Formats: sequence, C-alpha cells, structure tokens
Amino acid sequence: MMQCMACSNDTGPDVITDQTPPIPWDPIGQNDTPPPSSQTADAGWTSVYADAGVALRDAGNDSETDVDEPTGRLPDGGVDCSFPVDYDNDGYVDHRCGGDDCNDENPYIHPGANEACDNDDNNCDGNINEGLECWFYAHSSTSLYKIDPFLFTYEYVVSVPSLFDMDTTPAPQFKLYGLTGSGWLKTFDEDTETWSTLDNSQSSIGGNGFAIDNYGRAFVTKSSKLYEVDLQTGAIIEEWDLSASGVNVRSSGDCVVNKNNSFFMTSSASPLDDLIYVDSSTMQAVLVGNTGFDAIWGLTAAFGNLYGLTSAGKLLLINPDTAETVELYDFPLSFYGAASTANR
Ligand SMILES: [Ca+2]
Ligand SMILES: [Ca+2]
Ligand SMILES: [Ca+2]
Ligand SMILES: [Ca+2]
Repeated sequence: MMQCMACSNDTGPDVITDQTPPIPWDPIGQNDTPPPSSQTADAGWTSVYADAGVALRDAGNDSETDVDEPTGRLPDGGVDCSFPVDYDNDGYVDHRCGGDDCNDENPYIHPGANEACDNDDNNCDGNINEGLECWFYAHSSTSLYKIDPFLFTYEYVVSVPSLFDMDTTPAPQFKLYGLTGSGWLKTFDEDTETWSTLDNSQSSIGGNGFAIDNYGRAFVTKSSKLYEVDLQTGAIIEEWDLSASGVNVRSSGDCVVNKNNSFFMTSSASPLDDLIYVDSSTMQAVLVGNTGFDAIWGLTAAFGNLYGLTSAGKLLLINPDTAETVELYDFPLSFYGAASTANR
C-alpha cells in the first residue's frame, strides 16, 4: 500500500517508504522539535532538521526522532562548513570545506584509498583509474581491440582469424580463446600477439556465442542449443535444447559467465534482443527481459559489470537482474564478440 507522506491525518505507523525530504522545513532558530510522525525518516534516509543553524540527521532507525548530530548538510543539499564536515565518516573533510575528501558521500573514496577500475577517482588525486589497465578484449570481423568501458577509448591490437566470438579462461591463466565460424578454436599468445589453431578436428559446431566459466568449462550457443565443449579438442561434451524450458531462445551473438558463475546469453527471438539466464544446475533457460537493443553480438563480464557490444558499435551496460540496458558509448566499430576480464 502506498504511504501518504503529506496527509495531515496520518496517524499510521511511523514509517515512510520513499525518500522525499520532509516538508515543511523546520525553521532555523527554533528549538529542535521532533517532526510529526508522517515526516520521520525511513531507515537509510537522512532527515535534515534545522536547529540553531545546524543541519541534523535522524539516527537512522525509522521510528526514532531526530538526534542532535550535525551532518554539514543544508536543506537545499548544500554544505554547512561551519564545522569540519566529514559526512561519510572516512576521516577526511569535505573538499568544499577545505578538506581533501573529493567525495564526502562515499567512505570508500578518499586520499590513500586504492584506485579501482570504475568511474571514480577513488584516491582523490584528480585522475580516474590511473596506473591501472581497465580494458577488455572485443573484436570486429577483422580486428582485436582493447576497450576501456570507463574512459571510452579503444586500441587496435592485432587482426583476428575470422572469429565469431571469444572468451578468456579464468585468472590466473587468463588465456584468450577464439571461436571461428568454420573451423574451431584458436588461442591467442599475448606475448607474441599471434593466434594458433588447436588440434580440434573433432568438432565444428559453428556456433556464434562462446563463454568460459569460472572453472574453465567452455560453452557454445547456437540457435536454441547450448553445448559444453572440450576446450582443447573442441569435442562436444554435452548439449541441451534451451527451448525445452518453454522460453523462445535463439542465440543472437554471445553468451557470458559473470563472477558469480551465472550464465547469460542474448537471444534474437524477439524483435530486439532478450537477455536469457541459464540455470547451471537445471540447464533451464529463464527470460530476464528485453534489452531494447538490437544485434548484441558481444557480451563481457568485466569489473563487476555486464557489458553488451552491438554490431553497430554501441557499448551497453546491462543489468543482469532486470535486463534494463543503457547505452554508454557509440564506437566507430562493428563488434562481433567480446571476452570477459580476469576481474569479472
Ligand atoms: Ca569524508
Ligand atoms: Ca569520502
Ligand atoms: Ca585517482
Ligand atoms: Ca577508479
């Protein structure tokens, strides 16, 4: 049931479920009066009440009245620098109040923190992801690239041998394998930047999606079929018809295994690509949802995110729980496939 925040006759439980700030504002200079029950902060939401010019916040539990705990936040979201503001309690003062915490809303961001591959300047030195290699492999029909999904840069590495898709074995080996359309598996030597063909004459599935899970098991998708294959010989170990799950599946270009060892694939059974999850214990396909994008031919699990790459060059960020997808960048490339990173 929807809670009514503004109802004057609200005598219900002292809980609200949305995060709209309380109204009306308790004027500065008045005593710190406990707010009406309908305006008490829900858990996790910072209530801001004025008392003698100082912003205060609720102790955090929904049913409590506010506590005289200065936060340095003003009703309009601005900062009150009349005292050293360390809003996120990481020991560093907000940069807007003369400190050197470049993000005082996040306790994991402060000087001395470890830089990580993400969209943040984690150590507040003014640079994002400095000193790190934050890229994954993706390829077109002819070329292998390193794609940085945070800075949106790409670097040509070497040509590819007619690959339909590729993936990497888990760390620490982290070896790149390519799936060709006609023959079978290729491996890539990073030191010499050369491809070699495995002795894999036993199989020629000709699939278009290829993924290696966190235990080194290799999978190929083709139409509604999912195969587990031997990574050295290409021989089919087992195969499943995913349409037996009652879900209309038609592999549209790739499959991927994320850091939780969860298997996803894109499917072109709908006008725009669906995201399909395959339960590895039952091998049942589950429709997560529609991505709203066409021709997602590459999927990669990288740095905790699930990325899609389209034949039109789009880099997509896909929510694996909902299939909600946003376009991050439009590269002047045509992606055929992508590989996950050692840090999936
Ligand atoms: Ca801080
Ligand atoms: Ca911080
Ligand atoms: Ca930095
Ligand atoms: Ca970073």
